[in-house]
Amino acid sequence: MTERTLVLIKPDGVARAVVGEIISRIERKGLSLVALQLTTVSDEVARGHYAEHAEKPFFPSLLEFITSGPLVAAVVEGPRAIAAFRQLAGGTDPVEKAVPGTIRGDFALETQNNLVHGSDSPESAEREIALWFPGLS
Ligand code: RTP
Ligand code: MG
Repeated sequence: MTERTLVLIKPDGVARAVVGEIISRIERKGLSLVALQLTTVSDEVARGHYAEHAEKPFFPSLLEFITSGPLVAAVVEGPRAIAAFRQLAGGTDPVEKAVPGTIRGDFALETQNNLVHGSDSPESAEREIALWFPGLS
């Protein structure tokens, strides 16, 4: 069953010039790009995107990080796209959880600056795609 997921290449990924590398991994996996945009996210959209973390101690820092510069937002499609992209990304902590061979395992060191986001469920994907790409059918 084909599925869509919202992928972000966070500001650290743009700053470190690994956008091409990450998109290449998405394409090599067999997933397709449906929408792709370089943008600096507003505080409002960032708060909406990370609403589930609003009460966490790291929330202020996360907001500052995600709004700190341009990022790449994309809608990615394919069979089991949500799980497939999270497999490519690796675990949230790029050292303790993500293994080598994953995006985070290969290129990141810190839990906050972990390069990518991928929706974690069909409900999250639907909500996040509507938030980032309101015009997309
Ligand atoms: P994401 O939502 O970005 O795809 O990452 P995730 O599901 O693997 O991780 P999640 O628990 O949803 O956390 C969202 C993002 O917040 C930052 N974070 N910082 N300092 C910390 O302890 C901490 N924990 C999480 C990371 O940027 C994480 O990806
Ligand atoms: Mg998450």
